[in-house]
This record gives sequence, structure tokens and C-alpha cells, in this order.
Amino acid sequence: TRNGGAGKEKALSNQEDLGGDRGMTDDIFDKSYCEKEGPKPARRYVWRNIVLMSLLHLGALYGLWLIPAAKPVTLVWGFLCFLLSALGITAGAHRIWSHRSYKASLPLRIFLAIANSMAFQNDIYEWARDHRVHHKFSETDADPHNATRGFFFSHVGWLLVRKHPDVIEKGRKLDMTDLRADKVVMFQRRFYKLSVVAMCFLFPTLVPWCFWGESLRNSFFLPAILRYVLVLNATWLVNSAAHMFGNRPYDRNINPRENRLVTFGALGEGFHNYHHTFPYDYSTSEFGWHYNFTTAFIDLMCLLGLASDRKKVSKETILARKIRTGDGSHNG
Ligand code: ST9
Ligand code: ZN
Ligand code: ZN
Repeated sequence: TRNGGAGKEKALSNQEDLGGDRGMTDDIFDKSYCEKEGPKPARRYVWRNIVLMSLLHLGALYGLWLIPAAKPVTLVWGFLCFLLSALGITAGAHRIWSHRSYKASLPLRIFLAIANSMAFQNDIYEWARDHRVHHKFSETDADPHNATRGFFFSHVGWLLVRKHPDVIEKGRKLDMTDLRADKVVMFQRRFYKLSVVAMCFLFPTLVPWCFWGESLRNSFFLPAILRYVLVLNATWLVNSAAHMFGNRPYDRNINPRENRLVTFGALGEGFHNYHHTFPYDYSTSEFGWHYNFTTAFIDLMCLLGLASDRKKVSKETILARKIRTGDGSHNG
């Protein structure tokens, strides 16, 4: 019967769901939280961020305009920098450090922490804390980029205003012991500013300038500024577009959706209905390498012996869940 099926799924998901062996479960949605009643706190703009973000995006527009004047090898370099910094977010901050969905050896963690500084999206500890609270209290006042506050707020607006007090209150209660025990994470946090200057701005600029005589202007505005802004927006689209547009084959009761366009730009991170349903799955999707460069990268790292313990949800569990709570689209 239908009920029997659901019971069986529960038994199966109990082993996988709670990610017992990940050493943390604070990325699982917490139904018990209720938003406080009464008027919402006033929006407080952070003008420094508004000015800097605007200048940064103007710089990226200028970079777009410079593309025809750049050497082709500089564009290839910019693309490589995009991949590297994106992996620092997807394979690093997201799939290891926020969700513990696989294990990485020390050399791989060092590599991903350096790549993460290149992406300049706050240090790993802060990123993972905001991300855990996003999963645990999704689409509420305690979600830092609560998508019910609109596309702009969940995309970038949340970085331009003071946080809702519930984000901080709930965030402080999260279990972050695993990250505090990770020396790579703590080291990156301690030297964060310096590592960002070196990896996000100097390194991408100096390589084309020193090695193939690209002009300093093209070297700075393409692989550094334009590349940085593209990685930022590809990431932010997961919070905005992938919480609004797309199917919900796994759970029709939540907002996050399967969004192919976002998946493509974000190296496999747009299967967002799947990801919020099964946050501990290292692939953030049921389809392996399909549109998922990050999964291919992690699999390669396992092959090289640099990663292990990939958590994967079984096909039976996925199917049972689709039948029980999916929207019937079944097409990922
Ligand atoms: C950026 C981040 O872009 C992007 C993250 C995106 C996440 C995407 C997830 C999607 C899934 C994965 C897909 C990846 C796809 C990748 C594709 C790649 C191609 N818990 O922060 P403050 C404490 S960053 C607990 O100042 P305000 C905090 O510790 C871009 N505590 O809050 C502090 O306490 P204390 C560059 C928390 O004043 C106190 O609260 N960076 C939490 O409200 C105050 O903290 C920027 O633009 C928490 N969750 O200011 C800067 N949060 O004093 C952005 C805070 O004791 N940040 N606390 O230490 C800021 O300027 C500020 O944070 C603010 C809020 C203005 C936004
Ligand atoms: Zn989300
Ligand atoms: Zn996540």
C-alpha cells in the first residue's frame, strides 16, 4: 500500500537522512521554528556595501567592454580562474564544509581553501554558518537570504542590509564544532583578508601580466574583476532563481527548484529541489556527472585517493520520495 511504501522509505531514510556519520545534522530543515509575531524590524542599509558592490559591478561592465581588446590566452586564463574559484565554493565551502557530504584529505582541503579565498564570498566558517542556517530555517526570518523577501533580496540585497536578528540568534545555536576543529578552516579565517587580496585580485592579475605581457588593465578587469563578479552572480542565482523558477520533482511543499540554467553556470548546484530534500548527498543531484562538473571533480579526487566517503542517497529512497512528495514532473 501507499502507507507501507512511506513507512519503508522512512526506515531507509533514517539511515541516510540524518547523516549520522557526518558529525553534524544542522543542515536539516527544522519545522519547529516559528517566526516572531508583530512588525518586522526596520531595514537598515549598509551604505559601504552598496557603494562597493555597485563599483564592483561597474568594473565588471567595463571588463565586458574590454574583452575584444584582450589576448585570447587571457580569456582562457579568466575561464580557468572562474573554474578554480567556483570549485572553492561548490566542492569546498558547500559540499565539504557546509554539508560534510564527503571527506577530503589535508592537501585537497588546503587546495580548496585557497580556491575559496579566490572566490571572496566570506571565509569558509562564515559561509558555512550562513548556509546551514539557510537550510535549517529555509524561507523564514532566520534564513539569511530568505527568498520569500523577493528576487533581489535573495540574490544580493541580503548582503547590503543588516541581518534579521533571528539569523544571528539561530545561527549562534548551530553546531559548528566540526569546523572549529578543522585547522585549514580556522587558518583561512585568521588570514582571510590577506588571502583574498592575494588570490582574488593579485594572482589572477599578475599571471597574464608577467607571463604573456597582457596589459595591466586587461589583466585586472578580466580575470580578476569580471571573473569575480560572474562567480558571485552564478552563486547568487542559486539563492534567487533556483528558489523561484523550475520544477519540484522531489518535494512540492518547499520553494527550492530544479533550474537547468543555474545548474550550468553554478557547476552543478542548480538541482536545488533535490539538494534541499537530500542536503547530505555529495552530488546535489541524482544524475551523477550530468551538468555537474563539481561531482566529476570530486569523483576524480576520490580516484586519486584525495577524497573519500561520498554520501549518496539510494535510488529507492529517491523514487519513494518522488512518489510521496514530488510534483509529478519526474524529469529533474
Ligand atoms: C557572498 C556570499 O557573496 C554568497 C553566499 C551565497 C550562498 C549560496 C548558497 C547556494 C548553494 C550553494 C551553491 C554554490 C554555487 C556556486 C557557483 C559558483 C560558480 N550565525 O555579518 P554581521 C554574527 S559574500 C551566527 O556583521 P550584520 C557575527 O558573527 C560577498 N552568527 O551582521 C557577528 O557577531 P560578532 C562579499 C552570525 O551587522 C554579528 O552577528 N562579502 C551569523 O547584520 C554581526 O555580523 C560581502 O559583500 C549567523 N548566520 O551585517 C560582505 N551571521 O560581532 C557581506 C552573523 O560576535 N557581509 N552573525 O562576531 C556583510 O557586510 C555583513 O555580513 C552584512 C550584515 C552587512 C550583510
Ligand atoms: Zn537554497
Ligand atoms: Zn546546501
